[in-house]
Amino acid sequence: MRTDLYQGHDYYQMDELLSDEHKLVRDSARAWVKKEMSPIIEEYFEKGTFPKQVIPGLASIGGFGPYIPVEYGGAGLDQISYGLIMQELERCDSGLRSTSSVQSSLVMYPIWKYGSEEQRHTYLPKLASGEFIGSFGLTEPDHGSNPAGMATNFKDMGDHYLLNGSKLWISNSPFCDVAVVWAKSEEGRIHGLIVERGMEGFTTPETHGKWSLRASNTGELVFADVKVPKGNLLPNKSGLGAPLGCLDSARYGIAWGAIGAALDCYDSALRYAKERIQFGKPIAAFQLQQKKLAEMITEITKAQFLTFRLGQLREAGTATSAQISMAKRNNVDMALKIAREARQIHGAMGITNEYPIMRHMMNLESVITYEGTHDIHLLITGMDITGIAAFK
Ligand code: TGC
Ligand code: FAD
Repeated sequence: MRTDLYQGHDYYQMDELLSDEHKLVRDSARAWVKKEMSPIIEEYFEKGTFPKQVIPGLASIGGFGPYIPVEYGGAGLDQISYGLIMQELERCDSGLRSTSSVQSSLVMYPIWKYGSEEQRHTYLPKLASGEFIGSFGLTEPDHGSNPAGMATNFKDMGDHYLLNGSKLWISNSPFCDVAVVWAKSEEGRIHGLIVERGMEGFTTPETHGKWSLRASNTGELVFADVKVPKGNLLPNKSGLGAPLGCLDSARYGIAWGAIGAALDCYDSALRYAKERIQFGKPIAAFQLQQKKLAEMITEITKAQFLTFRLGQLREAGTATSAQISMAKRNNVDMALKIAREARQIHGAMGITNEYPIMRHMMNLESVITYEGTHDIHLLITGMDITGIAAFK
């Protein structure tokens, strides 16, 4: 088994901008990853499943609801701490970060922001401790980039709602205890409903055959005349802006997470280039390899500052959705390019599970698609700077 030698890279002394609490949170997450995740990640990636036994540990480092207030079981941390946790988790594997960001930003966030006080107390502490695992159902078979067209719907039956439809590509669905599901009312307005495992007519078949994000379970949410109690509707926000608000929080976390994946690829490539001898020299001595490594750390450093500033804006409550889109798009693209270059530096070894590169590269092919594709985020920037929406 490969020893995890990662120590972080801070080319521009960004640590000086972090508080002691930020560094403590990051270092705890890093230590947990090294002890609990690094030794098993390749095995679970190959098996194609999430290692559920790590859920309590993930909860203990603030992996579930880091910024949710302590009174609801969250860690009460700020947005930079949330980002640093995502960075450390995705430094290990995008699927690990996915499990954490879905639970935190796509399940706990809407219950916290749009839920009733009773819903908050019922669900948030259990989600924070990992006793409950949640999933988020927005995407449908015929509505991915265009969730406004969703067909999943509910009818008011007097004493309950009747939910019908299906969601596809849902992280954690095969083993979720609860799902925050977005569906249209008879008036065509989008609402969030909390659906619990065990409700009659609710099933969660797993999606197999993924070559990406294999350490995360993905599946469907299928609703066939599911009776949902009226108290399970999120009362405080409706319309497409409600799920998109959750996506803002998750996309922000991904912006940090992608830096983690890039750092791991760079770290591995730098070490390999210094150790691997060809033509009587370490390959790091050749200009072509130095160009790759120098460009990697330059791009990582630029992304670190873009994202740190975004974290400050998010903490101040002034970050715009378009700013978040720019960081998500830039950082995931940056990480994917670095993974491809790092793969080449490792030569043939780069395609094996002796090194994390190929796994990161395959994972990032999901990350560049989910939470808004690379194209959609570009169009969001285009709309923001021109005032003209080019989606339709
Ligand atoms: P549009 O007319 O532009 O907007 C509808 C309403 O929403 C408001 N809004 C937002 N609100 C909060 N945050 C945002 N980011 C928002 N963007 C828009 C907007 O102001 C409007 O409000 P109102 O009050 O005027 O009604 O909507 P549109 O239908 O034209 O769509 C715009 C578009 C294409 C940008 C949007 O649909 C989009 O972002 N599409 C991408 C879909 C997506 O990202 N899906 C992700 C599914 S979840 C997932 O992938 C989880 S992966 C989990 C993991 O494993 O980590
Ligand atoms: P489409 O929308 O069909 O897009 C196909 C292509 O067309 C893309 O290249 C896209 O950029 C392009 N395109 C679409 N519209 C336009 C346009 N207007 N202009 C230009 N180009 C356009 N969803 C959830 O709700 N919950 C989850 O937990 C979740 N987890 C996921 C986990 C994984 C592993 C994956 C891969 C996806 C997950 N998703 C989840 C779904 C994800 O959000 C969607 O895949 C994504 O939003 C894109 O939708 P789509 O795949 O239907 O692609």
